[in-house]
Amino acid sequence: MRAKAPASWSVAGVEALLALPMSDLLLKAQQTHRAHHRPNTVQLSTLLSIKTGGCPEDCAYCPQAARYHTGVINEDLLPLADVLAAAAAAKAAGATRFCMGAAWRGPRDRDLEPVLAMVEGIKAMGLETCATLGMLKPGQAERLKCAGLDYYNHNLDTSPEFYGDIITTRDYRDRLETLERVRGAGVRVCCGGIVGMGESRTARAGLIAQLANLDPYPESVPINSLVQVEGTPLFEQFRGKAAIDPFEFVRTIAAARITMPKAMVRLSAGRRELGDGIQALCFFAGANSIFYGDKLLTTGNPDVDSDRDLFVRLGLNPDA
Ligand code: SAM
Ligand code: DTB
Ligand code: SF4
Repeated sequence: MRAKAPASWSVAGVEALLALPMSDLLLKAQQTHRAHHRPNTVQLSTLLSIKTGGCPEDCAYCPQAARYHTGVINEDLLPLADVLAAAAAAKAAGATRFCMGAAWRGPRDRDLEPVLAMVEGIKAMGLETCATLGMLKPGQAERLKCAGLDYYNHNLDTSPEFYGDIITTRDYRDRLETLERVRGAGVRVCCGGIVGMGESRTARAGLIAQLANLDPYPESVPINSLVQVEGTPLFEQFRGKAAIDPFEFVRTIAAARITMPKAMVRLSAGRRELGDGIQALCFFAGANSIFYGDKLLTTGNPDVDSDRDLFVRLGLNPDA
């Protein structure tokens, strides 16, 4: 008999999953995956930075924070035509979702206007739409919903306890409030975090428990492996050396899959650095979505040709 998933997850419960022997954990994750999803299928989302750099926040991982010197060149909001051209190219390459990112603390109402036109145009192409624009004020999620936004990405990033080591310019409650606004407007939630920032295993369990206990849990869960960018505080701390064993990343993916069985779990930033073997383990652990395209927001991603090659080598079918 299949054990029923607990209604809510304790940090200790998730930590116990993370501590399982690797094969036991992977088997459990793969069984959960097959009970809820088509096996060997991967959903492809393409990212575009529509407004780059100059962000007032202090996220210790982020190359777009104005206060760090990372070499990112600031760019104003892209023109509508450029965004639509990028979305058309993403669709032609096989992506089914297009996600627009802006380096804002949150949009002003006047910033939102041109983004609504982008959402409408992308939706009209038959792509799913996603945006990540920072914190939302009352009414903004409703406006995005009216324009046709399917998903809003806003990450919790890490556990409540470790959060203050990474970001001080807004707190965990602010993030939860934006997620409530997104949910309240009927926009689907894309929410995940970052692994490899010097957090403990307990902190990874804390992040997963927070995500899994959102009611309902997010439809999309991006799990990012920290991309260390020179000039950010986390690069200064780790100097390009990975902060954790990559198997811990795989374990975190598996825990996300087990605790949020119906969610799309996205193997997100850091795929180039993780390499093909670890990516293959992540797919076995229940990841069924990736960011697809040569660039994330400001950093690199595996190119489309090498991803297509990887799909063939692993027998993965892109979700059409
Ligand atoms: N400014 C908005 C915000 O913070 O909500 C939207 C864009 S922000 C770049 C989106 C997410 O990208 C962050 O929450 C973080 O999880 C992820 N991210 C940013 N820099 C990263 C890095 N160097 N490595 C891994 N993930 C990163
Ligand atoms: C998410 O969780 N990861 C994406 C997306 N949501 C917006 C962003 C990753 C950014 C990696 C660093 C960069 O390229 O600037
Ligand atoms: Fe700004 Fe978002 Fe980067 Fe934080 S993660 S510095 S809010 S762009």
